[in-house]
Amino acid sequence: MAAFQPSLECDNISNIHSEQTDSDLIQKTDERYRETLPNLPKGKGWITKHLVQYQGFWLTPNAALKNLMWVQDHFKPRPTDIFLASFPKSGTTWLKALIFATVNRTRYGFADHPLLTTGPHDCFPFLDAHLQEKDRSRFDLDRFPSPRLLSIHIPYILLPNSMTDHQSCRFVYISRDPKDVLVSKWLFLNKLRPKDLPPISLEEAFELFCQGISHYGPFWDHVLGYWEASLETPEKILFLKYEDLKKEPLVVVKRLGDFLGYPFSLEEESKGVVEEIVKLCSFENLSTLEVNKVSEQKFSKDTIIDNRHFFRKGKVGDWKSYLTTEMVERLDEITYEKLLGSGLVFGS
Ligand code: PAP
Repeated sequence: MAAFQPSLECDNISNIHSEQTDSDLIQKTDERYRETLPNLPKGKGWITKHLVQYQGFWLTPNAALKNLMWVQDHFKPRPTDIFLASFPKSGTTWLKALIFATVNRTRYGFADHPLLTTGPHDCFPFLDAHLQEKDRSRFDLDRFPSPRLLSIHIPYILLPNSMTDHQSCRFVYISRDPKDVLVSKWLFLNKLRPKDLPPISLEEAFELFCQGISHYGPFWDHVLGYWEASLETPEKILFLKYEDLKKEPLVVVKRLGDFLGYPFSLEEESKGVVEEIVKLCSFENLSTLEVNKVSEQKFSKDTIIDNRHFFRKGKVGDWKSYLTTEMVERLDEITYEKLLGSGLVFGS
């Protein structure tokens, strides 16, 4: 399915390059990729044979690394862009729905809202996963209306200056207790693992995660990159925690509206608009919709995932059902040491 577009009208700030320039740049990026890849350290992959370490972070060699280089070399942000950044399995799907519903709340009624028939990942696409699409009509960034809602797992430090230096585009970062991230990730990736491979054991997943060898890992470096940037430029980066959102969704959604420049008016608040958004985007609602139970999500030509895999339990602390006491102690200790002095903490 093509990425959902709220309006067919193209924004007049779009960046359209000449075909010639595009193809020259594409060739340069391909060359950079081919030259870089063979020299990178390799670690065991969770669903691919291996991950490669690029500038301190572990990426899949064919997709994430290539896509990252595309973003670095080609992407032209607009001042109105809204980026959702996350370490995988931290609440991306939820935030996609919440931001989409908040920003577009005057366009759609809640009874026939696009999120009732379109998965959050189609409403709010990944920037990096789609960039290499041969069929640009499926995902033509230049034709996206503003504000463009684009999601990334790219670590902050690897983003091009054009994105980080831009004064007006906004980043929302969603973080989560690493114990829940690990469990969510392990169960998710075992569903995606090729059938001819045996499932990856929790013990093995745990070891890899602790060593930082997981998609876009190390987890701690990823969160710290955005955390520190959010302290430096709070007007540009909003750092959220899954656990806070679970506890006080109304408070966080109002904060989200203020931060993104779409504050809820007193009238909207009194009419219950914030509550409606929270209800629409709740796990209980989204996970039971037909589109999220039976449809699949095409991230790129090789990556197609059933929407239902993005909705498992949606709980805080589900790690208690999976991790041993020793695992919890070790992971908590690593988290404590890595985050020490940063001011950032995750639940108990
Ligand atoms: P992604 O990085 O692959 O896009 P992401 O959406 O970040 O995944 O994380 C999925 C987690 O968010 C799942 O957590 P779990 O495995 O612990 O259950 C998923 O259930 C949860 N999730 C998805 N949608 C919602 C929602 N609307 N509310 C709360 N949690 C949600």
